Amino acid sequence: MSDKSNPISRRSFLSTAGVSGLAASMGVLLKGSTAQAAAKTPQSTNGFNPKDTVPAYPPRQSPKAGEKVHEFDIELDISVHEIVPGIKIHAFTYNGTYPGPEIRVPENDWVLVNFKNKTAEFHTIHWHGIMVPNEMDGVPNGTQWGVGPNQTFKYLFRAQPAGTHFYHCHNMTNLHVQAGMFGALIIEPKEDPIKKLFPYQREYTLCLSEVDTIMVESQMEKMLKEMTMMKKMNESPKLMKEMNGRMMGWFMNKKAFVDAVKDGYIPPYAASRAGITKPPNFNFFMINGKSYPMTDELMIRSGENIRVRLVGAGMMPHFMHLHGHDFWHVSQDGSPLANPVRMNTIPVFPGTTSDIIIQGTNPGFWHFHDHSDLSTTNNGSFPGGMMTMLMYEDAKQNGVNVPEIVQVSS
Ligand SMILES: [Cu+2]
Repeated sequence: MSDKSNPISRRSFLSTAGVSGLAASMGVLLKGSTAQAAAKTPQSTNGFNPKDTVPAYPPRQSPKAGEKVHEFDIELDISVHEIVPGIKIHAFTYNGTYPGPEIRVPENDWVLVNFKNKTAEFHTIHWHGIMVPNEMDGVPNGTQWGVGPNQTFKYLFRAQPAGTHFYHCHNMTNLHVQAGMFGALIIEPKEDPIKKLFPYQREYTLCLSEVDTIMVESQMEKMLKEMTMMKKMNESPKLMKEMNGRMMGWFMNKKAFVDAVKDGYIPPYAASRAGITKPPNFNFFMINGKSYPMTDELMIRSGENIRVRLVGAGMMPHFMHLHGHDFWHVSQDGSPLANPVRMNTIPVFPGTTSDIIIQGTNPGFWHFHDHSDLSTTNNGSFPGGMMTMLMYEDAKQNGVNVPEIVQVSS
């Protein structure tokens, strides 16, 4: 991902009072505390200090004059996404790509995202692992109203803490994340202990996820049909309010919900309303939205280190295994590990990120894949799924002569 051009409109500017005014106009109750770092925390004797997750800057601030703000435009629309040749699904795409564009910013600068929803559904962006002010957390009907059709919401927060993070929609996540609403968010530290320990030039970001194409297609189809009603709602605020309450199942509090059920309200999960339901039956497993053999290879040369950022963006755990090498697990959920761990298979659980360093020590063409074997199939057919290759650019010069072959059937 990082080697590619970023399909995201991006501007950087130094903050003026205008941005503070913007924060106020968003209804963000940002306190005007000073920009100095939070109190320094002393080291305990065993190296663990319960205070050391204190953010460098109090989250509830707004940009001050002279602080850098990176502005991004993200539009959400419906696109057709091809997982592998012959398999296309309707997807919710941030700026037209599945997953959304990688956002990369320096630590402690500000991020301003203009999120425009061009679909007829409600969506948000949740900034996973970021110490945002509460109002910027992107939880619909939790920290904000869902962003409705043709509405724009401005997310503003300081980029902290550094490391590999990601973003995703927090509305109907079971469907929306499968349909493509996630992307990597990389916050680059001023000084990177990982780069110091393992100098590297190239790096890759791998968002791991899975999809039940039958479920996504049928639900997206249903949603496309409902668009007419949603469009009408959008044109009539009164109708929108009425329909939202009924369709979305929104209540003032738990008691109101319990009372409504007593009064005959049928919740959406009741069999009489939902019919026969079943959990997703995942049939395609993806790296950056593509299944093998369409996944991008990891390129390396002998003697080179590469950094690979693994993002557990979906809802299944994955166990990424590299052939012919050990690698170093150097960072977890964005935080550098005090003691990197040497391994050849790393679990990547939903919602977590793990960074590894691969050292170019064994020229050749090596498989790198989820070792949970279901995930190396495409709709049950091996090989496929969550698999790519570590490819040495200098393999042939080093005497490796293996046939280059693309296999889609065993
Ligand atoms: Cu969404």
